[in-house]
Amino acid sequence: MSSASYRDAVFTTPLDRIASFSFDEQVVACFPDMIRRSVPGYGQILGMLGVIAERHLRHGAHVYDLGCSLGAVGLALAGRLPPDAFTLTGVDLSPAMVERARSTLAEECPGHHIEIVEGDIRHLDYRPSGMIVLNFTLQFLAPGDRDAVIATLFEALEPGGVLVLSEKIVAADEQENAWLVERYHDFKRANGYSDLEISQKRTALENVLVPDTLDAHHARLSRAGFSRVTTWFQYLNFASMIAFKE
Ligand code: GEK
Repeated sequence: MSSASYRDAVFTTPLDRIASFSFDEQVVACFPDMIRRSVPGYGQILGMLGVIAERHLRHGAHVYDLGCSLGAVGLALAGRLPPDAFTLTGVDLSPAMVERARSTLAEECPGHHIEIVEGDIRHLDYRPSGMIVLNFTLQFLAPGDRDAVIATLFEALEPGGVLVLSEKIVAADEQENAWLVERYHDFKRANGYSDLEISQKRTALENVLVPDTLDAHHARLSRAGFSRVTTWFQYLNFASMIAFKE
């Protein structure tokens, strides 16, 4: 597949029956455009991941990028840190994503030690790591699977390691949530999505992307053993947390 990136037009025409959203070839071809126009703060979060790695990563430590899509987290880290600073494994379930991530990383940062594995983050044999990133991935796991994954990641982290968790969130207060969702739809309109695209995407994501509250995330992280959790970023109903293993 070429490395061209197309404008997201997945939901531009009216569909009789809207299939559940999936990370297939059509989505992969426009993914960089889709995620930038749909996730508030996506670029800022990526930029800050490099800074966080500079501050918290032991020299030569291993990093996991779970649900790596096209490898944007690896690219962000490679942009700030030299090749000997870290090794990284990106994992994704979608074969189309994996294929494209491999070619992009080979092209953009051939000197860095980054491998991309096709697999399910729920069933991976994790090696000891200094940093684990879940950048908008946990939200796609069935809610009943989330506790076990976070507990496994806590075990995989070395003392002093950090987990960065970025998620679409839901506010517990109905009025607050409605305001956030309405402004999020305004954000998408401002980025060129039509009302039809917004509503069809919303239907496709029902039961596929199930957001938690920030409180539920903090509680899950502390149940897993993280002694300190900070929400370091929020833009509308999208947030990023960092959890520290002492
Ligand atoms: C980025 N982190 O650009 N195991 C592995 N991968 C999975 C699983 C699973 N069980 N479930 C979903 N995925 C990226 C963006 S996108 C977020 C992450 C979004 C993968 C799925 O195939 C997709 O590539 C990714 O998680 C979520 O920083 O599209 O909103």
